[in-house]
Amino acid sequence: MSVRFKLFTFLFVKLLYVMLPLHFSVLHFSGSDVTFVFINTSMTWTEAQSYCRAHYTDLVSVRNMAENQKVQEVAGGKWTWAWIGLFRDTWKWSDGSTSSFSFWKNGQPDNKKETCVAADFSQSGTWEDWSCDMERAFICYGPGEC
Ligand SMILES: [Ca+2]
Repeated sequence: MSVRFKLFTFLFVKLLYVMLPLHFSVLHFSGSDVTFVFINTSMTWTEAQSYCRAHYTDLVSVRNMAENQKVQEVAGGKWTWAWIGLFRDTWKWSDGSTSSFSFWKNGQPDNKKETCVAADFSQSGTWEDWSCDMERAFICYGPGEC
């Protein structure tokens, strides 16, 4: 296969991700102002951020234990890792949320070159820093009415 063909195929698949309805599960919380959406398709952190901003509000912010619980529920135990909205230069949330809540896995974060964060649902949804180029499922949030 030529490089050009491979590039075309790569871009075509990426385009499909954006154009087609993805497999996703929506968890709507009564009495909550947000909807959490688990997107069952692997993307890089930046692609996931773009997708969430186009179709919902942003990658999910996890600002307290209640939201952390919701994130785990929406993942439904199906996938190992999923991107959340946290990234660094200094750690911050994609949507600008601020909170002192954190849920790092033991020994994480462990690498300053790993600047994006995924929750590991095989380890109670604890957070792990990863290279943003890894392709993973991810979790968006949107308004409460969906
Ligand atoms: Ca790490």
